[in-house]
Amino acid sequence: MADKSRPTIVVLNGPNLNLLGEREPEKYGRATLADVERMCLECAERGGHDLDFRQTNHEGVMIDWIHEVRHSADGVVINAGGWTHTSVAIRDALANVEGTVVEVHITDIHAREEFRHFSYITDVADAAIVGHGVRGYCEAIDLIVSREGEPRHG
Ligand code: CA2
Repeated sequence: MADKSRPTIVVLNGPNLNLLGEREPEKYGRATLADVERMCLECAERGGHDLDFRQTNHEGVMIDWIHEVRHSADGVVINAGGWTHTSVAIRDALANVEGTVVEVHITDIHAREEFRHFSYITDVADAAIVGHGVRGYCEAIDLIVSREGEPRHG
């Protein structure tokens, strides 16, 4: 149960990331999404934050979640998966998040197929961490913790 007196970092995962560790380990590594959640929990705990970790394969659900947390989350880490390269709607939702937003990709999207080079999210996020494997999630959490108290658009 989250302690409401503590700040919360929300980690949102998009489509197919539930398959992490089960398929294509040469690309995405061997850690499962449950492993990533455990790692994020340790990271958030170390920074004195609660963690809310979610995954969906449904774009409307992702948009509803972003709306739900837009005023309450101190930071949002998002790996939007394939929607990164297609979704103006997710970009528009993220543009209304008050806390720090960090885009994460396990792989280096700029070194992959050309259709992955463009992200609709990058310029509405405060930072992007790409190609650092699943430890990029922890780096994103550390970044949010380190920026706490700074004005986001300042
Ligand atoms: O590198 C990333 O984190 C991506 O966001 C992963 C997305 C991909 O569409 C983006 O271009 C880059 C794909 C997520 C699918 O994850 C899988 C994991 C294991 C097996 C199959 C899919």
